[in-house]
Amino acid sequence: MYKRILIANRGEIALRIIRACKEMGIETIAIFSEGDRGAAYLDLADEAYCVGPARSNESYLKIDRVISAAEVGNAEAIHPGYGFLAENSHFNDVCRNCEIDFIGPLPDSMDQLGDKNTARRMAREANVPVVPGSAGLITDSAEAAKVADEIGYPVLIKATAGGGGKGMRVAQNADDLETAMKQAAQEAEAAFGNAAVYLEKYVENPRHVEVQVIADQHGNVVHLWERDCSTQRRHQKLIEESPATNLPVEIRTAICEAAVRMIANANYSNAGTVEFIVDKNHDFYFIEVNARIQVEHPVSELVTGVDLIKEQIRIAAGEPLAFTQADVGQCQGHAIECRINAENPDRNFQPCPGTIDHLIVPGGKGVRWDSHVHAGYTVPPHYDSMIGKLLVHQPTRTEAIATMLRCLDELQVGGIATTASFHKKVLTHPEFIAGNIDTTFVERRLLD
Ligand code: MV4
Repeated sequence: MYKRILIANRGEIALRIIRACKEMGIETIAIFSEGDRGAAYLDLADEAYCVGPARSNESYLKIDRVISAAEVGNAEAIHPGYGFLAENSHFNDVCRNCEIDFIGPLPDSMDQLGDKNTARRMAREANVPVVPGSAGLITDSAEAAKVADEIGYPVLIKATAGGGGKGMRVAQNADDLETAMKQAAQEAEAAFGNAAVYLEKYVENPRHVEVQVIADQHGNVVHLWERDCSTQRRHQKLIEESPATNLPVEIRTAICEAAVRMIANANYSNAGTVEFIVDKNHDFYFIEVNARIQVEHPVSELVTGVDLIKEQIRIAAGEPLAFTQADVGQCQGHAIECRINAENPDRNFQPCPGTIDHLIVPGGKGVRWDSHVHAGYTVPPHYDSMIGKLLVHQPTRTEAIATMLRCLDELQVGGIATTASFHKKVLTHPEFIAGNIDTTFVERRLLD
């Protein structure tokens, strides 16, 4: 096992990884930008190195500086967390060339899955359902019109380099098609330097169901069931839960088994997430693979008892998975996560960095708070606005909702606005309570 790991991230996920390492007897090296200098969580690492100015581009995203910190600190492996360099296959490759293990999949599988058109082809090969659409990339509007006529409108043009909703355009009819294609390609070229697009039937009001998978370097692949992440706004997840509600166990099992086929076919190792959209008839379609640990991973930890960060580290070090699919068994109870962001829900979720002058954190049975913040902490303006993740784990969904509402009442964050008040509105909404949620719920029912 590793003796020293560098954590190429900040905030709550850096702390989450430090905690896992400490419990495994692994020393940690943290990095920080000038914007995070002096943050309390850095004191919990064995060493911490400054990697540059507050701007991410000049610090957390600077590959040479991160590698230098790892070399100076004698790290044997780097955990990238999520965001920043987590899905950068070049960084992944550079780590390995410097004889530092990257805690994640190989650069090749990262590249293949990062290209949505390639990932879609791999899904087909693995007998995983994809949304009806073009066979591959589409290069001219005549070809697009032919495919769209075959599958029927509305259709969705998607950038192969896309993700998180960027480079996506709906065409309601043949007249919209050429413009939609041009716009999607243009946006993709500007955002990713890759204008290639493909076409799919547009699935209206889908649910977003994703499967947590963990695979070792010896060919063992196990799923840790699904998370429903439909409660989102503008592609930003607000609430995640497991199991997905109102989804029969046969469908959930079929989705999870499809995810395992996908990952096994991709020669993938480490933690990954396979995303699906699910329509009203419970037909499900592969969307993309996230080749990293995700923000919402604790939801799956609560319902399975697996520590995903520890497993990631063991897998990268070459250990075989110590458990099978049968060992995971069924989901144990119900878990919900609310992302607490330093944003003002009454001002269009405008970020509101600043100093937390008062903090009371909820507790009690089945409550987990993953956060690096404390009273006196200043939320810097340079990064993602998430300041913590509030999770509950209870025998049933009804009880989990009640516990979460109790916790949101207990939580006091003074000095800045947060999304906590908005979560209460979601969790008391009859449609949410009934489990009638899809990806349009928040915008349709809560933000008129
Ligand atoms: C779709 C879709 C409907 N039909 N594909 C959004 C980002 C990317 N992950 C895929 N996305 C979607 N793909 C087809 N053919 C609807 C979405 C979508 C969505 C998906 C997951 C979570 C939230 C979403 C919000 C809006 C649209």
